[in-house]
Amino acid sequence: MRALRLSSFSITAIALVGVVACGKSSSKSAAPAAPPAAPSAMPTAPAEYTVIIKSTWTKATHPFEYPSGAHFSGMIGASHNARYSIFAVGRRPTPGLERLSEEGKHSPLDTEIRTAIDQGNALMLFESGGLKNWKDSMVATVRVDPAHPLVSVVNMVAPSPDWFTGASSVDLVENGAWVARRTLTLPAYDSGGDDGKTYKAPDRDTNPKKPTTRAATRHFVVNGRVKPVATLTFVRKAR
Ligand SMILES: [Ca+2]
Repeated sequence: MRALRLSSFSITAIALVGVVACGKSSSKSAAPAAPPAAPSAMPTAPAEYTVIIKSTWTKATHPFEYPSGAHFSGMIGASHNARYSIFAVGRRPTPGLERLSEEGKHSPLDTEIRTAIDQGNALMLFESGGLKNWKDSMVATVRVDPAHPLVSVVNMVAPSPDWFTGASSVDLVENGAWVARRTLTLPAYDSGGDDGKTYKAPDRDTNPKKPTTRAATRHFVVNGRVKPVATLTFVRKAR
């Protein structure tokens, strides 16, 4: 009996949720509300990952105007929820992303991330020093939790007008659990903050800012194929 009563209560609750979710209640409709989508399972505990960025941007792979002094600025990133991300294709850069992409500086992007932390939309900021020797990697540690399972990270492709690489809102949950390891190949992006068209172009500040795009010049696209400039790997740390 108890089980029966419980299940009829659940059905009532589901029906109520259905009405609220639809926005307009149709009390006269006899049709049963569609069952709500099952919420996707989430891990219950936080996790820590090692974040590794390695350059694949070399004179051999990207010969067009490959610059002297090629390097990556230090990476800067955050773990966060869906209400925050460091960049998005089609969205204008924040002042922090613009500065990062043009000068490799972590400020004021670090302040923007700390504001997102204060607002509850980001969990933590992580960063590293820069990279000049492509045999090395940039390494940092990020903590994620069930409320902040996404990670964004960026670094400047330097020298360049406003080109950067990175990834936005990488979801480290798969089938309800933290992934053990994930590797992404990263293209170059144009933040939209400067109109320069070559690696060493003088500053040509763009106003108003343009939306961020995949970098589509010959520096990064060869015979119609995007040549990635880096790999990004997340490795879950042992508990
Ligand atoms: Ca640009």
